[in-house]
Amino acid sequence: MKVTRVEAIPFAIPYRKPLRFASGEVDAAEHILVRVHTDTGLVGTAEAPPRPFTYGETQSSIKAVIETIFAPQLTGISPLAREAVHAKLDRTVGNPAAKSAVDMALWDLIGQSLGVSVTELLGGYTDRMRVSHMVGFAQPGEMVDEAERIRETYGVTTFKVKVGRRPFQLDVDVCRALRAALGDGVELYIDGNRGWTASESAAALRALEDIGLLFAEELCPADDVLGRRWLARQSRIPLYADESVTRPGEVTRELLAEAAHGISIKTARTGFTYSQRVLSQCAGLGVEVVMGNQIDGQIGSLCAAVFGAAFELSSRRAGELSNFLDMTDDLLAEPLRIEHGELRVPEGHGLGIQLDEAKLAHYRQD
Ligand code: MUC
Ligand code: MG
Repeated sequence: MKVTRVEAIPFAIPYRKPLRFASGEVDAAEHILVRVHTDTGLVGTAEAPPRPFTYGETQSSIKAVIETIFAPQLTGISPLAREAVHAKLDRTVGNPAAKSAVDMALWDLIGQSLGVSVTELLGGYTDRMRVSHMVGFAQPGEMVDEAERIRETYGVTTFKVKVGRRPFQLDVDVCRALRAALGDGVELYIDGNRGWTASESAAALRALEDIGLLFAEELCPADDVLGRRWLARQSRIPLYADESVTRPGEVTRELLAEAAHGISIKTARTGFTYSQRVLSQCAGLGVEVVMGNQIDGQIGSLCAAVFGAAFELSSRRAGELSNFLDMTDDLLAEPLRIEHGELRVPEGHGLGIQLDEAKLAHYRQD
């Protein structure tokens, strides 16, 4: 099996309501659908979400790098030759979402060609993930209402609370309001997207010590090198790194600096190949992980679930798999469903993606 053609199709699907957080806001899924065609007729599919505020990629930059650099490098190569593929892709620095979508589309092809699911191929630990829902910035009452609605409708009992605005006039109060409204039966953690300073983070964590947070993600910038180390040393709540750990070398840096205690793995930025490496690093070092969400659509969320469910370590915690609920529509013929707080990995060979071609025709922008 050889790659014959790589498509990078821009599409846009509006959100019902914007997701707001300290580093930005998303009100439409303006993503790139990647399709890798082969001489066997099999087609591998994945999705790249541009996140300029995190990685600097845009919808046009992802399309351009795939069409002008990656597609010519991949034409004629076997999808099984993953080391050769990544040696080629890595000649270009950065572009994590573009590379990851290509990587996952190739794994889709490998699974399809072998007649097995990618989740089995990767590790086959389980067929489902517990789901964590991300609550974006709004007035405190609205954030509580959203969490209650998601628990009621989907049975979700783990919530990630976006913080990073004003620690004491807003963020701490929101977390307290959520714990009071939802009770002790739910899991809560926070994500600052670098919105606080190290000293604000220390004060806020002290003020939140009694509400039982699972962990706290990316509260202050990793470039505040000593500030983050100082914070990690004193925090009683484990600190997780997210946008500071976009590749294995950064994971090593944050862990060896003792500036993070846990790692968020996002298939949207490390695909399956590099997510495996990050997971192995964490397993070897005795470090916990969470499956994060890059505000993915259903295809991206499916990929995160496929990876998360494949391994014991990545399926321990609830994964962030529900951002697609905020979208008005999506491209899958059979929509993903969250029931009893869980998302099951769809059955089928490869990633099990069946596109609704009419919807793609409607939402594509080229
Ligand atoms: C998250 O976990 O931070 C928002 C910004 C980003 O890079 O990802 C999302 C969610
Ligand atoms: Mg985060």
